[in-house]
Amino acid sequence: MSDYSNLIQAILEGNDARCVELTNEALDEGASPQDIVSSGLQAGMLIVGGKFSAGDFFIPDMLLAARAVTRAMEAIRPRLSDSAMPTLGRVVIGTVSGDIHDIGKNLVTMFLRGTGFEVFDLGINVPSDSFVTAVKEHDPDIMAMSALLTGTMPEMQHVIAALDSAALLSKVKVIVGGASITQRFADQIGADGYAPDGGAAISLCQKLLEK
Ligand code: B1M
Repeated sequence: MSDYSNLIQAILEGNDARCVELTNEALDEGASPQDIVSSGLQAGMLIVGGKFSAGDFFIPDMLLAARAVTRAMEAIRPRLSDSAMPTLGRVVIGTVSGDIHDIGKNLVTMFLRGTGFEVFDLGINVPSDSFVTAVKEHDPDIMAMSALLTGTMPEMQHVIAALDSAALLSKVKVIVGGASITQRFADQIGADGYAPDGGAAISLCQKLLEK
């Protein structure tokens, strides 16, 4: 594992140009995209979250850090999808209604695409109707939802209910994730699976497709 302290520092400073530069350097030195993401970008955002909770960071600081991480991820993306892998399955993903957090969802999307899944990303603040329409349109094997706010967790249950009303629930596996989500919550709302991070999302999707 490489030393990502400079990258983490650049995230804390919200210095997007430096973040991209250090990410490209790490890639050129042979670091794996997964390592950069988990030990650099995610580690940095965890510190940002802690500082926000402690009152040391404010929303503009979070936005600058998020922008820096997003730019770094854009630099990583081509390296993840470069490998010509067969499509493992189709996934529709989105951040639920009322929630605009998308860094984690984008990471999961990148990881899944990099592994060989075909992913239809619906974006943020996605109403239940749009999830239903996307499932009808794309006929995915898996529908993944992300939520970071405790206040938007119940939206996941609304989406599952909407899929059920449209008689689509038996045709697609529903998985959930995001900082506020737990396995217990996933079980409570009748989801088929829960993934705590991008790596776990890959193995969960693979496992569900084997069934
Ligand atoms: Co917000 N925010 N935020 N925020 N934000 C949190 C989530 C919070 C925990 C910060 C805190 O108080 N410590 C807190 C939520 C508290 C709660 O409800 N429990 C919070 C709050 C309160 C808010 C606002 C309400 C602030 C305000 O306006 N007063 C507001 C809400 C806006 C809204 O959504 N309606 C808000 C706004 C924002 C920004 C816009 C400034 C920015 C988002 C920018 C963006 O996403 N483009 C932001 C950020 C950056 C954060 C923190 C600091 C970082 C989130 C992040 O990107 N983490 C966050 C604190 C924290 O989480 N520590 C915080 C890194 C990312 C890689 O992790 O998203 O967890 P994560 O994704 C992981 C896993 O969870 C999982 O895999 C990912 C990769 O490992 N995963 C999935 C995620 N989705 C998945 C889907 C799957 C599977 C796995 O599908 C199956």
